[in-house]
Amino acid sequence: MSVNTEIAAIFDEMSKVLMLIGANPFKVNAHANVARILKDMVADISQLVDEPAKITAIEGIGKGSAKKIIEYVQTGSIKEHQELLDSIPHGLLDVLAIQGLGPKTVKLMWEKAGVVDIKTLQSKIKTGEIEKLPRMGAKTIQNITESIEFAAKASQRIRLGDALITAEEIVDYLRTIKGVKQVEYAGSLRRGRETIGDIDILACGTQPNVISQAFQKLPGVEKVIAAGKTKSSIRLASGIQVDLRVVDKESFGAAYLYFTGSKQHNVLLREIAIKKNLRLNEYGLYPDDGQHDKPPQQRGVKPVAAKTEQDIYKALDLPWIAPEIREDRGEINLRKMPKLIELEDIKAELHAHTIASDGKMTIDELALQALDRGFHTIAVTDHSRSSVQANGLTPERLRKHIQAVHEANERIKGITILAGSEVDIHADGRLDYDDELLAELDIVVASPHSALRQDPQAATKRLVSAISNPLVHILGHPTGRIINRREGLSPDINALIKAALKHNTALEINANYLRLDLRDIHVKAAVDAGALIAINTDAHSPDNFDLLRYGILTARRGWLTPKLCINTWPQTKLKKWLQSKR
Ligand code: DGT
Ligand code: CA
Ligand code: CA
Ligand code: ZN
Repeated sequence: MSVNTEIAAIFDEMSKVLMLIGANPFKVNAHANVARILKDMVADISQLVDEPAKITAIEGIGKGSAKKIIEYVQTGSIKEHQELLDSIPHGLLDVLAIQGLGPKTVKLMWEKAGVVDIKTLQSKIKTGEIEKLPRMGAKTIQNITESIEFAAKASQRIRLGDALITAEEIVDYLRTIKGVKQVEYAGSLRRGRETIGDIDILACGTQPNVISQAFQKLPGVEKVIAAGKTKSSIRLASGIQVDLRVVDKESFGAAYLYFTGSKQHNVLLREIAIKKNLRLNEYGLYPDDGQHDKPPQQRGVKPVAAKTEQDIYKALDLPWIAPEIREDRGEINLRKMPKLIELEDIKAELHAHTIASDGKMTIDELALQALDRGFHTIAVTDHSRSSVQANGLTPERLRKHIQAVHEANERIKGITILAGSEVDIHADGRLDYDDELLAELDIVVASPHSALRQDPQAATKRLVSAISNPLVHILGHPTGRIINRREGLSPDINALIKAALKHNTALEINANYLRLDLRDIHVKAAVDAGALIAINTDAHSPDNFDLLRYGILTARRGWLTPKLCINTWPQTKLKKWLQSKR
């Protein structure tokens, strides 16, 4: 975590506690604002502490906040933050984190029903005390109960985006240790799963002991769970568990293959090996010499292949299989590895927001970011009017916005800027703008944002109706899920795919690691059927463009090749497709 993110989290927490203790709303907002500013800031705030005037010069950061920021950089904590935390029951913030529970409600539950953590909330729901509070219908309580259960089930697993950044920091650090030859992360993280149980790291080098010790002393280690010479395990303060194996250079490929998994994929590989009179384990692929009392590596048997994954797959008469598809979903029958989509294939961002709704960038800034990433096209798709909390555009504002986008498109060279909208799909499938207005847009992304608990049949009908609208290009984040937080809609995905094929509409993989919606298996189903896929970051700020990698991982897990992904198409092809819906 960068210092900016750390301080932002603290200010976020302070604003929440302030809200819970009924502080002046102005003060609450000021703290939330500072958090937002820090999250979006590119420069490292700790570089500015020597010149406090530079901090207060940032719009939205006052003297008081600047002082706290400096305090954090110098001491590693903020006293007022600690005092605030001490002023409320510790578990109350967990209650606040439940999807659908705002600070007003939590405050009421705390003061009127004695709720201090999730456990007391659950018991007070049972005793009926919560139902007696204002605005607490049976339906609301049912929703709260479901959210608690969902979060409890999910809480053990780390989201891809959080795990990947941590793993890369650790890998980078270990690569600087003396004598290190190779360090890689493996496991479900390398396979790009949407959530990760633990991070698995593999290393080799001349001094295994030194690598292991450096690992156990990594910054941010909260607990060393196991401290062996070649096998250690730590828990970071962030709650993430990391395993390290130090292996022999000669068998790195075998270990890399084994610890990447999946377990099911490994089982299949071992079966293939056996059929070829070979034995595969984490040390190598060995000839089966009939002696099974001791494993081959302990008897000095020379492996057929062990050094690289490629060698091993080759010896098994298989193409090298990309980690993302090692899930026992048919990959083992491949004679040739399909050319899965890569980050570099993406040439257009087709779902992004500006300050007109809830984004942080102007049209120009958005265009320049896209240009910077080498894209030929960027779509401006701000929210529609029903997304009030996101400052959605009224038809009048949208018409002005379209003009502004078209003007920018004339003015800024080297990139096509499309005037679009992320139009809300109402619960009944109607769109938030009428067809006449939608027809004025270059691109329409239709997404569900509300009524995300409706039953599957209603959700299917709703989304199929949006897909079938001849003016809609892309179905945005189809289920509306938030990983580990909100389940979202559960439509019949096959019905959506069928409609998408019929109407030549693309289904989005929202690349934000909180969403990854479509998810991998849904992508696979869409790809098998030949439906078009869009991979969009849904950028609200410049750094959101970096989310693309998570969308790519998910796409690869769904076996997506560039051909079916509209973001990879050359400009003329994309334009033709967009216009086919006008
Ligand atoms: P996770 O951490 O729950 O997200 O999932 P993985 O896949 O990272 O699983 P993990 O961390 O338990 O083990 C890492 C890899 O090691 C796993 O993908 C395959 C391999 N592995 C672990 N245990 C076994 C096993 O009992 N049999 C086989 N064949 N492979 C295993
Ligand atoms: Ca793992
Ligand atoms: Ca593990
Ligand atoms: Zn959006």
